[in-house]
Parts: sequence; C-alpha cells; structure tokens
Amino acid sequence: MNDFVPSELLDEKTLPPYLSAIPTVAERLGGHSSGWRVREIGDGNVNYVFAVHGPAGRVCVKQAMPYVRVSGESWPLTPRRAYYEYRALVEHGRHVPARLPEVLHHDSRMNLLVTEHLSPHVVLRDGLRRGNRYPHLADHLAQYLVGSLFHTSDLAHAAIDKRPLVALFSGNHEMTQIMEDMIFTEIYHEHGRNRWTSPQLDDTVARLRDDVDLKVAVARLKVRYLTCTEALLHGDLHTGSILVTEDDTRVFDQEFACYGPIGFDVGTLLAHLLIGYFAQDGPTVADPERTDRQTRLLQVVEDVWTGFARGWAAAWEQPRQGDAYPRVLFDDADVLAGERERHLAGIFTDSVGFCGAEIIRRIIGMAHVAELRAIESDDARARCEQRCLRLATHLLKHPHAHRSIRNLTDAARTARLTTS
Ligand code: SR1
Ligand code: MG
Repeated sequence: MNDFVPSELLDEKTLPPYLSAIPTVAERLGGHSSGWRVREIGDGNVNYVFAVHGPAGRVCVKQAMPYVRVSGESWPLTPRRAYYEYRALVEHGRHVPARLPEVLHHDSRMNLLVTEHLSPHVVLRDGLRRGNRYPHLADHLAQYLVGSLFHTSDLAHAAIDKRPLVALFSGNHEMTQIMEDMIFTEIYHEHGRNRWTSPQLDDTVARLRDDVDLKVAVARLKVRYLTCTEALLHGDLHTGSILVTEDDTRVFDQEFACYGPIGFDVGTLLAHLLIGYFAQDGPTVADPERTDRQTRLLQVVEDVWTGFARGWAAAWEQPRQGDAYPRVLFDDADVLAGERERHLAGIFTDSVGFCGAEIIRRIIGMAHVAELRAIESDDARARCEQRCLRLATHLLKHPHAHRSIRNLTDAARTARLTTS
C-alpha cells in the first residue's frame, strides 16, 4: 500500500530542504540548499519535473502526483508510476547504462526519483523539428533497443529470474491501461477524450471507425500488448522521451514500463520519427532545407531498424543465459540462424503494426504531438495528418506487406506524395 498524501507534494520551495537530507544529491549540488535554484521543466502530459541547480552541479527531480498533469485532480492516476520508472531504469541500466540517465535517489514513500540532469541535452523531438543533425542517433537508439529489449527477453534472461520481474511490472497496470484504452480502443469509437483537426478530418475519422478490417487489426495488436511478455519495455518510447546532443543520446521517462511485445517499443519510436517526417511539410513558406531534413529523418528510421537487427543478431550469437532456443538442441547452426531471422521478421511485423496504431492515436486521440500541433494553419496541419493517417492505416492493416525497412520508408514517401 502507498501511504503517500498529496500534501507531501514538493515544490520550488520545499524541494531544497528535502534534497539536502540526501547525501549523494546534496554533494552533487554542492554548497548550502538555500542557494539552490529550482525550475519546473516538465513538458509532458503526466508529470511535473524540476531541474535543481547548485554551485557544484545539477539534478533532475520527478515526483509523481496522484493525478495527470494536463487534467488535474479530475483524472486520478497512481503515483506508484515513479516506482516502476525507477525499476525500469535499474533493470535496463544493467544492460545499457550509457543510454540512460544515472539514478541518484528513489523515495518509494514520496514517489520521487532523482536522476542526473543532462545538459546541454535537448528533447529529440525539438532537435529534429529544428533540423539539428545527430550523427550517432540511430546507432545509439539501436544500442538502446538491443540493450533494453534483447537483454530482458527470454533469449538472454533465465526464466527463473525473468518471471518474478514480469510479475513485478504487471503491478504497473494503471499505466498500461492508459495505453490499452488510448491506443487500441477509444479512438475507434466516440469518446470524450478524442480530438482532431475538425472539420478537415471529420470524414476520415468516420471512415476509420467504420473500417472493420482496421478494427480487427488493432484488436489483434491489443491482444499482443495485453498478453505477450517478451521483454521489459520502455512503454512510451516517443521522441519526447529521448534527450540528445550531437554526441549523446539518453532515454528517460519509463513510467509506462511493462513486459510486452518488443515491436511495441520499436514501432512507437519509428512512428514518432515518421510523424516528424510528415510534419516537416506543415509550414507553407518555401524552405530549401526541408527536403534534406526529411531525407535525414527517413535515413534515421532505416538506420535504427538496421542497427537494431544487426545488434539483435550479434547478441543472439553470443553466449546467452536465457531459456529460449537452447543451443544444446541445435547442432546445425544454419537452423538456429534461420530461426533467428524468423524471430526478427516477427518483431518487424509487430513493429509495423504498432507503428501504425501509434501514429493514428497521436492524431485523432487525446495525446497529440508538438510538431503537428505547431502547424498554425488548420488546413496545412490536416494535410500532413491525412498523409500520416494514410500511411498508418496501411501499416496497421497490412503489416506483412512491409517486408523490409526500405519498404516502410518507401510507403512513407508514397503517402507523402499522394494528394487526395
Ligand atoms: C494521460 S497520458 C497521455 C499520454 O501521454 C503519454 O505520453 C502517454 O503516451 C500517454 O498515452
Ligand atoms: Mg511521458
């Protein structure tokens, strides 16, 4: 049980004395707590996040309150999400610490997490919108995906150790229910949380809701999300959950962590890169850099998958502790290699479907994305959104038609050029 009471929510004034009692944090900040500066920096839907600066350094503090930031107390939400975020950072941190923020402190009673404050990092979504170049981004993301997903899967993790973690993370069911509802259900029928660019998308939304094949496809994906405990997922791996510099990439905000299908994380990431690609067409003024930025975005999509597949295959060939595909059964290396490729192809098909589902919900559901929201003209925004939806419905309904990452990016290019 959680004995947290809302009056213990910390703010700019109460955070410094609280943090001063934690030796590792106080040491990192340096000096006296009366001199520490606190600034709220959260830009997500769910939480407030504080950056705290001291003379020696800075930290980042996230305290989960018992409701959703954008809705206030009218939408209660478990503050235990901070615990699962912490546990996901710990579990993923065993395998890919270089791609995560360092955890400095977790207070289970206060639902509070302190991590290093990454600077001069920016949120990837913002950096990509501005057209910044991140030469190591795709490699880093592939490294993160392999580290976090392969190494928490049954290929690498013995069942005797993995099953208790599956049980532990299934406690994060209030958070996963948000995804179950928002991605797979409520956007396909009338629901008070849904919104879209209206009236421009009204007919499209009505068509989506009448499309039985689409609803069957999304229902099948929901079953995957509900029942498949392949690996420990980030659970909300969009470009707002990634901090970057030219040389560094870190993944944060693991509060939706759960065991689930690997393609859910991969597909979500690809979805947001693709939304970024389509959203570049929003501003109607001539922009000589636009084509370059779009080319680079699709290159990242291709390189993330290629790097992930390569890293996955390499990890599969290493000595492994997992119970899946025991080597003792396979004298013939070719048979095992064939299985490895079949397994990867299955992850790709899942990723394609989840990618489509994520794109759709970011346009006609509750949680929209900044790069589309920023397009001032409703008509211009709707044009980009129609292209996103055209691609996404195709991915969702025909995941097997996309057999390679190049097929997927070609489908994006085609959707962008189709005008109707
Ligand atoms: C109330 S939470 C709405 C959405 O924001 C988060 O980023 C998650 O994607 C969630 O679905
Ligand atoms: Mg988030």
